[in-house]
Amino acid sequence: MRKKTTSPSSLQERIEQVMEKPVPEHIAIIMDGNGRWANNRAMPRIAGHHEGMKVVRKITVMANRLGVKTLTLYAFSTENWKRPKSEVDFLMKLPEEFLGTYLPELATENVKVQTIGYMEQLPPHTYRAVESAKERTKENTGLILNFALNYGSRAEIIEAVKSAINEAQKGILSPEEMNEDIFSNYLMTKGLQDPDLLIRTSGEIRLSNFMLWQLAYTEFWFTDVLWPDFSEEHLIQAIEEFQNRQRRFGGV
Ligand code: V07
Repeated sequence: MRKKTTSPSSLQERIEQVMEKPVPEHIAIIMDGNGRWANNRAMPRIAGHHEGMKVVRKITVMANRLGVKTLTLYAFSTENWKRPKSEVDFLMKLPEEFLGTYLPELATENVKVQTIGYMEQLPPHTYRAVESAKERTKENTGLILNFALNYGSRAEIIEAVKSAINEAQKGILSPEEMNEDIFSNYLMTKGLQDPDLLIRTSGEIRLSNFMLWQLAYTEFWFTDVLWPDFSEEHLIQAIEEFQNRQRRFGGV
């Protein structure tokens, strides 16, 4: 018998195919492996971070094109302050460089920049650049590009508990009415839906204090690919596998 052959489909064809089925509305990504990518090339870690920044633009444009509503990217964790000062200083310049280079294009594409994380603790130059981008894009109605910057999920949950207790003490909130929907409004992701799909690159199979509450029902997709090597094709592959899982387990 003749073997069934499949011709390699072009990126454009794969985009069209993936858009025929439900695309995850909220994708969250742990962009890991930038330092290792640089190390593999005998380059300094910061070269990997810089290359990773270009991939953020590429994946944002593709997610927007696919009709993803929210893309949350873990750019800097509360743990990342422990890295060498020179590396932290470099990382804290990336938001400005990214926005200076790509915001005009992304704003034209109707992208809205948002953040989760402790923004006030960022260096003033970083804070100002990010807040100005949020302000400039706040009326946009396309993809929400949500950067987790100085973000940690346990701290987020503790802060939520504290404000809920505070409001209960003031009589604004009655403890009896507390439920999952009300609690989620105390989190930094207030107003955002929970992620449908979590992607983590670089072979690590853990959450690293990322969106612990919000990922309760999320599909996870892990890859050994390092973030600077992550391509549009990888994003589409993750979405295709998400769609296959929905098809197998989503039905009643
Ligand atoms: C950072 C590049 C991507 C790989 C992960 C680590 C390094 C984009 C931003 C950014 C953040 C806020 C914003 C616009 C852009 C960024 C940091 C690190 C700290 F409004 N990439 N990127 N921020 N990396």
